[in-house]
Amino acid sequence: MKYRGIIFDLDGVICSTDEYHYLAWKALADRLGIPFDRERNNLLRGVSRMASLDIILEKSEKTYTDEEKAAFAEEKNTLYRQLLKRMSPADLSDDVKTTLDALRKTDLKLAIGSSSKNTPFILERIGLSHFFDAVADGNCITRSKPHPEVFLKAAEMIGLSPADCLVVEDAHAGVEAAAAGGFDCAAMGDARDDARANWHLERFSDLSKCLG
Ligand code: B16
Ligand code: MG
Repeated sequence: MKYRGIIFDLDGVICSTDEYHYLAWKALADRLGIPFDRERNNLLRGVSRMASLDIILEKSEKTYTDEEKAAFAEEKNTLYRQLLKRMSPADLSDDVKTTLDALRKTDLKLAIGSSSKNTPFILERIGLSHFFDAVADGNCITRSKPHPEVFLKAAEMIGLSPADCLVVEDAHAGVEAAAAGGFDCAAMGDARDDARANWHLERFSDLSKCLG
């Protein structure tokens, strides 16, 4: 096999929490009278919660204190977690489920590399709490994507060097992070055509084509 491990982004790769992020940020932006739409929401993919808020507030006519910003982020996260409660193992697509089950039968180490601090909650909701060999997420890093810290941490946790791992990402910030960390990257979804990626996936199951 070309790789010894795979590091998966979570939101937008394993599951579609991106719509819930959008709805929660949209509710906050509407309350504050700030223009926000799905196109702008794409800029938030893979980016940390506070960095996402800063991107939203770029369109605000007002400036806010750090305390106000912390409260806004908390407000969004409370609504987002309410929406996450709707998730269940049925939210895992057949394509993702079948592929993960097949990969689990190989010698490959499988890890999560997500910017999200809600990663443990999401994995629990979709029934994957105990599936991966390692989970690196927003709770164990200080620098969010496009910095490679979360992927480097995941590789360290599964005992592999970046050159032996493939990162799977749906965000341009994540593709950039993978390249910066010395990882090969398979891009899908919003970032599928990113020229910095080594592989361009139409769907999750196309991963099998990268493993040779
Ligand atoms: P939270 P990923 C990222 O997850 C999301 O793509 C991004 O939109 C979000 O702002 C970030 O997690 C932080 O999420 O507010 O739950 O800590 O794509 O890296 O799995
Ligand atoms: Mg993502």
